[in-house]
Amino acid sequence: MTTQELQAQYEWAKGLYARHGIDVERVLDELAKIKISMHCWQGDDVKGFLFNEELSGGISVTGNYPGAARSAAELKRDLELAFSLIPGKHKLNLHAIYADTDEKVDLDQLEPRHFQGWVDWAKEHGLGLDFNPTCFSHPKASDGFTLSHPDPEIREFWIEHCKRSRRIGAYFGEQLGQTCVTNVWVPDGYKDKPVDQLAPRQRLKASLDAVFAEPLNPAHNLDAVESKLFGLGSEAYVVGSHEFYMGYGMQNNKLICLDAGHFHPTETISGKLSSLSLFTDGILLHVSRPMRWDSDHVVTFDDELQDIARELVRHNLLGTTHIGLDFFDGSINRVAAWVIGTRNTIKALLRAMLEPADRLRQAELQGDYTTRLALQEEFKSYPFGIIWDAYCERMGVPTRESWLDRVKAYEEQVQLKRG
Ligand code: RNT
Ligand code: ZN
Repeated sequence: MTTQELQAQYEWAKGLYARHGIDVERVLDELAKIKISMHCWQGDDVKGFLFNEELSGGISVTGNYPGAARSAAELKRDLELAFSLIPGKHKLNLHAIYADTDEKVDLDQLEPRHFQGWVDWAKEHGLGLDFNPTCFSHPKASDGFTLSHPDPEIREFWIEHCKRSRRIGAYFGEQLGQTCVTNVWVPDGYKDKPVDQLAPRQRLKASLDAVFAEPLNPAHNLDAVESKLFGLGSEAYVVGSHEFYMGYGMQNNKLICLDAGHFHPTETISGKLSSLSLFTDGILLHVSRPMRWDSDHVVTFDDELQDIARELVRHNLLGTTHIGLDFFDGSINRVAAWVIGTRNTIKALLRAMLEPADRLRQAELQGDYTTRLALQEEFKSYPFGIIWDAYCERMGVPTRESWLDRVKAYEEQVQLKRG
């Protein structure tokens, strides 16, 4: 399709939405302001550069597609390609194990300077940064416990790591002029039914209090806490459950992180957003796609993704919600995985913004559920795909599947040449 053809189709589609009072130009301006926090760990199957440990902590990557990044330089190059195929300016979400340094440094010794390479790179590319302490894949986490470990020395190690992580986050925020969200997730839990469900939670609570004791400028760093229902090897009990962190987050003014894969298999996070929004100042999302378990499949354009987007748009939660992605698939090209999942997330937001929200709300209030259903169904075949293409074009990224050629060429020239 030529630019002129696309433009003509765009004008026609715009007119269809305008009939329902939807100002497509304004929608595209709003969409361009939304930042997605793309996770670095899809690029190398959550290995990082600090240690040679197996991935642990109840999470797992499957697949051995060639070409995973082996260094910060390779990961940056892969990320540059991915970001060049995604419309808009976004953020990169780093984990502590991705320190860009030649020093042999353990997690309780990390400092902002170990991430200077990332800060410079983010500046150069106009990106924000988010951060995560890495409380897994480490000898001190080998029995599955970190911040709630019964041994005070091991607890202290992880507390120190998390404290330092917050300072690194604050450094990112200060350097880049964009708030960094530092998210704490720990795998702690038991494979089988524990006798004492309380004591580990008491220890986790006390450890978190120590981690968050130092006040940091909220313009630079915001803390988040991420819950989980179960993991591989922690099927019976996870210390940091949803109730635990919902309580902790509300009492201590922390962002509560909802990961789409961390609940019962038929439980959705979209349904939780309206309630949480009433009691918190903000939410962090880990948009993921669980399949039968917390499998972290690449995010597709499915019902739950669209429901999440609708909830954020309908209730005006975009200003206070930090949208992060969390998936890792080693069975397909890893750059493509980023592009697919991130483009889908933006596309879902666009589609949600193109809803006749006022009209639907009015129908619902009047008890006219016929109109509510009819309109929602008809809108499913409205030409939002044309609007999406026009958006990609004006943001200077490939339209439709043409991005795939760029990834295939890169795979051939760069990724397949990696050992
Ligand atoms: C694990 C959590 C956590 C991790 C990342 C790597 O179940 O979802 O967010 O996926 O920190
Ligand atoms: Zn997560």
